[in-house]
Amino acid sequence: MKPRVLQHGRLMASLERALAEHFDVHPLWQEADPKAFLRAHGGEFTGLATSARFGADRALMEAMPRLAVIANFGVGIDTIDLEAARERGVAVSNTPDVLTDCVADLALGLVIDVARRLSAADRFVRRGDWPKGQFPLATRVWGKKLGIVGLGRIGAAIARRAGGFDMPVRYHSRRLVENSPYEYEASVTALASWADFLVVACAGGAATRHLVSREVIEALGAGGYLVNISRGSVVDEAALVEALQAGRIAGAALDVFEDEPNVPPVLFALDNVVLLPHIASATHETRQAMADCVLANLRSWFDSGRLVTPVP
Ligand code: 8YV
Repeated sequence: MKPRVLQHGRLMASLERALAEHFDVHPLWQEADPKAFLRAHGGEFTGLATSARFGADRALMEAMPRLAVIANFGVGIDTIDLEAARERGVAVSNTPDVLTDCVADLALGLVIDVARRLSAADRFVRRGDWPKGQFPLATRVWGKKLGIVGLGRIGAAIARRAGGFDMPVRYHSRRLVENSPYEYEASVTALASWADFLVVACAGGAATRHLVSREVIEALGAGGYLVNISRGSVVDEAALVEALQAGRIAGAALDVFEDEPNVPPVLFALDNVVLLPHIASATHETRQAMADCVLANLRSWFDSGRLVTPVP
């Protein structure tokens, strides 16, 4: 008998097909009344496939008393209640490493876009404004100071790419990274004061909520740019919007927001802001590698009781 796996939200079509080959999968997202379904059938499932978007909260785990494993499509596990999982002895996997380089590529893309105003210049051409006059000058990227919040796998990959643009790099993390070639700043505010570009690459969740506070945004200052490819929760979005409207920072490039898919509409009118719909890992190659990782974790768990990429 195939293990019974509950699928929380929609996943990539290829992953849904692969999961259905190996497991007895039930799509919770197709249920008109998911709570009623869980009350009647929650006890049948030993596995859960979910994504960074849908996560797994305590209530869901409580409704699945035999749950043993959660496989998350995504590296960020801020929407999974890890404490509830630990209390129940539920193993959790995520998809680290395979998305690092695509996310870092996008971060550099955003740095270049917001500084050189690529998206704004594209809008300028499409509006038919070019024959009417010159596009305004932009800001140089190479050689500018790049501050990275969170020097994990993704932060380090961003730092390596910044080297190609001769950008001095400093970082702030929960703790100093041993043998790092980059200088450590003891606070995010100090990092922001130093940086021309502040790139947020730390994990989301309660511990980093509004780490990029009003004070940090003020420290970045009128010449500074904020780039976020981590989680919207890390940035005080209301403070950021105010600073952008008042011209107290130079611009922002955001792949993530506090209340996705809702973006503060006031940002739509600002030409110095780049807005993306959470696509940092969204390449064919990386998303397939993430799908393979989810499948490998579930197969390994049900074959051997071990995960390939467990969340510690
Ligand atoms: C999402 C992400 O997984 O890995 C993460 O933490 O945020 C993304 O790669 C993806 O958008 C699916 O929800």
